[in-house]
Amino acid sequence: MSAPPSDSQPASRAVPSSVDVVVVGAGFSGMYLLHKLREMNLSAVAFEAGTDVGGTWYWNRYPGARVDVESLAYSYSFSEDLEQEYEWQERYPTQPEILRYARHVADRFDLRRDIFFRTRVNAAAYDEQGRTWRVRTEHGDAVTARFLVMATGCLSASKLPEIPGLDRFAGATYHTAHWPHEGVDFTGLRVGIIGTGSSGVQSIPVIAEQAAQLTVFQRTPAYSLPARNRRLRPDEIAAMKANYRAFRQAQKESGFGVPTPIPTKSALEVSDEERDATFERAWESGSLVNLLTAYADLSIDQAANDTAKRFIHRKIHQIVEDPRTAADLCPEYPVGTKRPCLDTGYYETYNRENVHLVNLRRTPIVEITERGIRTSDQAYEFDVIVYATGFDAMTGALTSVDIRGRGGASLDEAWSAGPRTYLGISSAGYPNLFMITGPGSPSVLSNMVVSIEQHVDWVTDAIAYLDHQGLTTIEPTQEAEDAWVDHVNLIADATLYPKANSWYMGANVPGKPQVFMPYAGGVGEYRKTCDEIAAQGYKGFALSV
Ligand code: N01
Repeated sequence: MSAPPSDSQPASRAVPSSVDVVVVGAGFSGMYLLHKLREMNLSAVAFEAGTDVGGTWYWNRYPGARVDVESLAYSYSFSEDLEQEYEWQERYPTQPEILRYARHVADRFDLRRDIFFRTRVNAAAYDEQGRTWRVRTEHGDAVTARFLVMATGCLSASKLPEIPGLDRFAGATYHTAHWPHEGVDFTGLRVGIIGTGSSGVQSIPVIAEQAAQLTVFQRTPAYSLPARNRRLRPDEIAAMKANYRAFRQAQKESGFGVPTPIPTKSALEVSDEERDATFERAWESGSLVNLLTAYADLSIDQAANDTAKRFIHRKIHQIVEDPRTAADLCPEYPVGTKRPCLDTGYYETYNRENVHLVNLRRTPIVEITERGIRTSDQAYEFDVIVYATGFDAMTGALTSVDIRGRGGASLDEAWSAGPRTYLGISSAGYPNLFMITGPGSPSVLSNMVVSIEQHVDWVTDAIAYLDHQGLTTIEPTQEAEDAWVDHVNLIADATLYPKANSWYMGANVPGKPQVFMPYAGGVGEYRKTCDEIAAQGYKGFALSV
């Protein structure tokens, strides 16, 4: 697996021995945090494993990578000048365009001078006497901080599959989340790809256009909608820029961080014709949210959800010419309970002569061999294997750092039965440690930029409150944390989400506790709760002088 080469680098300089805040990660969360902390006249450094800013958009450079929230909505709202001056090109921008935006933000707000690139944080321990965090990097540097903020992202600890023989393959291998910066030329090559989540669904059509042959190994099919991506028109950009404040407010109050009318009808109370017409409009719109919110009960009622499932199955059968391949591409779990995808020509790709689908439910992979992949019924030979096998989501990036709280308690061990947080922001026993979009917050069920900004604002407000009140520590009480975990579970259990073996549930990592990790109550409701807790003097938190 190739390592990413270097990008822009600041001049080498010494890590300060002490700061107010250490930020781990320089993706969208870490960048906004640095900006806000600076505005508050606090000293801060960020440590970033990559060679540049951008987080997920720095690492996931696979062919076809795009965001599936519209650019004008998937952007920072904290600076009106930034909003007005930045020109997005496409409705769903490519990874290079989003990385360009991240770099623009870093330059515009001069963020790089407080970021240490190529620097992974290995460990962080809370010193109860000094009331500080001692943070250690892979290079042996140590820095003491009053606050530690994990801005490590929900989908940043990538995952290879547990298949025997991974090291045996003699050809090239790539993981979608560690794509070489110089790209990969598949021309004339025989390529095998494992995984059909968002990364697989986006990369398969692009790889298929280059490769001599592409064999897709699918364990679970995805529900995917055509993105209908296009260049943005000057008039729609101008209209959004004229209306940005109202739009941003609507984002904050919405369910997914994307303003959309709240559905009131059940999918079961309308005629088949009306329902089909509604789903057809959602399919034509190229928006996942339009499909997921087409009816009020799609996420909570199996029979209602089945109507969406049947609609998408019909679409797949209309597009894919080979009936057996079409049937293999039809998922059985409820729509939306695994992350649905937005694609460009995904199902159509299976009509190409050089593309072949292997249904691993029928013929599972037995091993990786020196020449390729062997399933229970056939040996396939490849020049290249692509792993689009996803992430140890939501907790992986947090527990891979050796975080020790009160009494030296390890966060990894404290979460051995599943993550436990208050608001998805902090954890009992870990004073002054904050997580941005941690488990127990809307995070991956939302437009990430909206949730990131909300958490950064909340966390920096909490720090300002402590400083203003002459307080030094903030930490959730065990009771508040237990009640929040129960609340998160209660809401998840009222939905169909737990019915799928998804990474939302930790089901893609063998041995990981199966707990629904994000908060499914919606961005607007969640924000209201967070604001009320802050307004009540940080109810549920113990604050100390
Ligand atoms: O990862 P995934 P991803 N043998 O976990 C399969 C965001 N994202 O990188 O489902 C065979 O979804 C696995 O099969 P199964 C988005 O939130 C967004 O694609 O476990 N197969 C699955 O098919 C997304 O959800 C964007 O049965 C194995 C695939 O690998 C999240 O990131 C773009 C296997 C992994 O799919 C993760 O997406 C990209 C094995 N041993 C990503 N192990 C956009 O904004 C795993 N698989 C558009």
